[in-house]
Amino acid sequence: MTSRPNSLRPARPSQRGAALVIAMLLTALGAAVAVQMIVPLSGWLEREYRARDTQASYTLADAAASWAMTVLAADARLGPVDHYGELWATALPPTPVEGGTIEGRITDLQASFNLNNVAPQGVKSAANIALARTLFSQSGLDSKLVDALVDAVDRDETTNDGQSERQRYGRALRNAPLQSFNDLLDVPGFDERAVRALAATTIVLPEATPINANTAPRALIAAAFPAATSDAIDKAIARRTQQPFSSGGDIATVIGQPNADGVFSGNTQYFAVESLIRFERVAHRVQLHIFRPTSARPVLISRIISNA
Ligand SMILES: [Ca+2]
Ligand SMILES: [Ca+2]
Repeated sequence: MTSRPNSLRPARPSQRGAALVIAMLLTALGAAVAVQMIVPLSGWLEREYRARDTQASYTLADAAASWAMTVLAADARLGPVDHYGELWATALPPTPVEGGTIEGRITDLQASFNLNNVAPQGVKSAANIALARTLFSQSGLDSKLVDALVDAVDRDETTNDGQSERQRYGRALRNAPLQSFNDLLDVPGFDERAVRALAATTIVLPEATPINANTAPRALIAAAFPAATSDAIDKAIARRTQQPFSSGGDIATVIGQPNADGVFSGNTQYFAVESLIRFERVAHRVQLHIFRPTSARPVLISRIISNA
């Protein structure tokens, strides 16, 4: 067996990984947070404590976001490939901070099929449309819905049989990427049931994003290579744990099927963070989406905080 550069050898989630992600949290917390938490109280009222604790918890939510962005920025400096052997995939264990605990984990939003992939930059992608048909059918949805989705997202105004979209659907379509699952309700033929079925198995990101072949579940890879044998899919899964895929062409070669153009890549730009923050009397669940552009700092694109 030949030796590989260290960067290709996935490290197992380890004590060392946990220690490193904790160190990054402590850096993110900084001295300012500790100071802000000690808010002097004028009385002994429960609601005053709750207000203080909520404020402190929100400050910790900011710390969770800056922790995740620190981890992802550090990862970007190691090269363009993203996989579960990397530090970002190591969960932050419940870590004591002044007055509470903070824990979290970063996950890859590009481990799923993004519905906007049917027409990247407004141009239909045959390979992605074929995969969408398979996934819709697995979710018990009619293939005609894929045609309507393609027409809604692609920038042209004709259907695949040459009719105008306005004529076919009785109105103009958005001709732009979906921004959320809710936008599907505006696509002809979609109802709440279809949206729920798709939300369980696919994702909507603000632009088309290839699936990361290193993080995608086996079933999704199998759906994307319908002509591949089960053995070939197993071989690909085994290969990526040894040596992550560098591109969509890389996984296609290993599986021995034509390169499904634009369906897969070896890296990720959109991540999710799930964090649980406890501070004295309050507990909050924090859900973040982070966009990490190529060669630029990660940016927070959404934040939801709810009571845990
Ligand atoms: Ca990486
Ligand atoms: Ca269109």
